[in-house]
This record gives sequence, C-alpha cells and structure tokens, in this order.
Amino acid sequence: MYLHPFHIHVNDFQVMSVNGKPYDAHGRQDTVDLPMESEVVVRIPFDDFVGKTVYHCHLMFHGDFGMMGLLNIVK
Ligand SMILES: [Cu+2]
Repeated sequence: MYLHPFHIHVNDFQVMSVNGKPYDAHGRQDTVDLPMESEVVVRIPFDDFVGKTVYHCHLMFHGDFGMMGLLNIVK
C-alpha cells in the first residue's frame, strides 16, 4: 500500500481518525502517514501563530502535482 506522509507546517496536530476509524494518537505530531485516497481528521490548536502556512504531502513530486494547500490563520 502506498503512503502519503501528510505534513502541516508550524502547528503540530492531534490525529483523531483516519478513514473514520479512531487513531491511536500519542500527543501531537507534525506528520501522519496516510493510505491512498484516505481522509484524516485532525485537531489543531492555533495558539501563537497568525498568518499563512502550508500543508502538503512530504513526497515532493506529490506536492508538485497538487497535494499541497494553504492555511490562512487569523486571530
Ligand atoms: Cu503523497
């Protein structure tokens, strides 16, 4: 099975579920490995950063082909 190492910059997150199944999280993390065509639910405490940052697949060619997005964190 192919994985996408999904990563969010700046703010670590807690993984709640992957494909609807509860995830055995042990605190916050900055990357989670996801199977192909999956859905992840995360909780992110936006405590101390305001501005733009990105999320993306850590496989750079995946990011180049669209697996990258922008977060605009506001007060
Ligand atoms: Cu990927």
